Amino acid sequence: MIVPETAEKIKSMEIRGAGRIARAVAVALRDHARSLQVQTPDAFRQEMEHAAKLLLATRPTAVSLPNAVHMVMAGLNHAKTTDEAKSGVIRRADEFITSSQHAVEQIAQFGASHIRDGDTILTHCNSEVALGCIIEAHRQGKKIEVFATEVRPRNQGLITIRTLNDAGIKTNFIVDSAVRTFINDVDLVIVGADAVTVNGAVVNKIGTAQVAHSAREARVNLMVAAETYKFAPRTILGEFIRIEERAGNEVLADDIARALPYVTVRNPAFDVTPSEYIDLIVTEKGAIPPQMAYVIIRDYLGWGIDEFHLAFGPGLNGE
Ligand code: RI2
Repeated sequence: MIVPETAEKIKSMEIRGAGRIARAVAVALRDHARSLQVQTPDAFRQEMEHAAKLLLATRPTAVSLPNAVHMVMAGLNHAKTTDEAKSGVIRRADEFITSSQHAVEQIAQFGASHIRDGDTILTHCNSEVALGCIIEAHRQGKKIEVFATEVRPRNQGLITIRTLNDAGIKTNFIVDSAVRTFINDVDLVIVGADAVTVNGAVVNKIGTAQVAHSAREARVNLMVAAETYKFAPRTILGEFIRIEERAGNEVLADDIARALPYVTVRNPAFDVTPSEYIDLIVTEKGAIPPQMAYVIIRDYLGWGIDEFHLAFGPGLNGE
């Protein structure tokens, strides 16, 4: 029953953060594969596809989710027996989980090298990779200070300040609308990503685009920390990233909303920061300017390329 439970936890955001969601999905698919008692590879595939669909339907924006599902389900390819299919899925899931954890550690190292001794950093929302860079810089003995936003309506900023506090990092907690007020005290903005498009735009927690605007106006650099599986292959085909809009009662309690019949609460969970506002994207393969997002998709998310071959024929990726 791990699949429905995991799906529910992702929906309710008990499991949240693009990387954690991806790993949870890999674990759920792996454990589901282990528990399946079916006789034929076809029946196994059907059961796995059903589970994958359930997980894919939970949240629409973080592209790490379909990327993780795709990487794990590739374990079914070329399997002739049920046992082969099962071990293929389990192996792919384990590989994804290990490489994801490794990517988080690698990004912390690369990202920390862009943080200077004495820097004041602003971060928005709660990104394990963005925080990894900050904590690693602190671990290396760099004297840093952080501004962390509250992150309405789900208050992920509370998780961020607890983590920073536990690491012993001097932190200022501010409301989201105070970013413009404090941006002149900041040397570097570091955020995570739910999706990176082929043109280097970054989809991240609602408010990130406003933070980026303020940073650009104040000439403060903005660095994005994102594993390669947060890059969205299908954007090469012109597909847009769907921005999740969550329930209004995350913003305004139902009883208050009921008394205001002319008021509609809008609650998009993410926004899009164009590449012009981003100085660097740090991945586990190295740091790139956002304009190089295509190269990451081409070199590390090969499955998207296969689909170009189907759509446009070979040659598009320079072969
Ligand atoms: P990591 C989160 O989304 C935030 O937008 C965060 O910046 C992003 O995922 C990446 O998180 P949500 O799940 O993978 O809180 O870096 O809606 O932890």
